Amino acid sequence: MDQIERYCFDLNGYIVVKNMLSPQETAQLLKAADRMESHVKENVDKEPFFTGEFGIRYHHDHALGYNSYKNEAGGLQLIVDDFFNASSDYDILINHAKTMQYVTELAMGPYNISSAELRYRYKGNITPSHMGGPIDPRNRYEFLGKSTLDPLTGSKKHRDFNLLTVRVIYALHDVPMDNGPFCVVPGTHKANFFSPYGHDPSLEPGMIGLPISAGDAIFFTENLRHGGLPNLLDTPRKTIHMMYSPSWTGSQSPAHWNRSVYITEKTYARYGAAQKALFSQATLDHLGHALKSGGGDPAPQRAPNAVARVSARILRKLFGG
Ligand SMILES: O=C(O)CCC(=O)C(=O)O
Repeated sequence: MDQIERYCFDLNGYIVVKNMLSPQETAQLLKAADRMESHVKENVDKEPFFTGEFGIRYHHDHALGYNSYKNEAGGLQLIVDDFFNASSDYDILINHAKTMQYVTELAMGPYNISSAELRYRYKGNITPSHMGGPIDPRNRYEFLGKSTLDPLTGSKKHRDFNLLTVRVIYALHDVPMDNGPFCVVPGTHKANFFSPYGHDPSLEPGMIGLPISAGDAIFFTENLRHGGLPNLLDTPRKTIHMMYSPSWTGSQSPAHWNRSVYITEKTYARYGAAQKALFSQATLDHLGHALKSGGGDPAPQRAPNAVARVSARILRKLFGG
């Protein structure tokens, strides 16, 4: 990160990095996302289902190894967790060198991928505003600004940022203001109160859209209030959303909340050592267990508990449906 990026990240809680992906990488990822789109649409309402955190109903796709659900706030959004299992075209994102330089500066390693989503947002859809203020400490924003012991090297190192969770969004195509861009209320990562403005991002004072070009990335702290402005176009918005955290924080995707992302045996076998290292021991234990028990399906299967049922009601209110 350069001096301006550091200044802006601290001030606003996010930065946009132009050309994070090369044109070749962007084209490869978009092609893979385009290829999957009809599969996701056709299968999201089909069994097998499992219930994730907040009572969210997920389709588990055994053939492609992803877990998908939909929100219907204003229009359809398809959210595909663990999309990286679906094609080796996505492998370039796992331990993407340029991305990891930013992650390394924002948070202390060793890192794990704690959530990985491919999102398709269709006409009318919004992503309700969420986060900002005194939220789950796993998402806290912290400025350190001093020498500290680096857990990766064991030596003293100056560190400015000490986030637990780093978020990255990649644009697979140009996302102009009317195509439902990611939006933020700059500075809310330092807010001491929860937002009193409800969940419609278009109605929240201070909320700004971040139009970006194909291959750009947005790095942000999950502590920042954010969402997605309405997509006004007939063309869906396609973006990839990654989350990096230390393994002990667990996943923050509702698909495997507090546990670990889902990786198939086939995907794991494709990866090199540095890529494998981005998956937590819990993920690997899970995989090992599935392999030992005859390659059974290690996708999470559980019934909603009481908390999840209450959360589901809240979520239905927010997301509709
Ligand atoms: O891009 C959007 O529509 C919202 C994304 C979001 O909320 C997230 O990545 O946490």
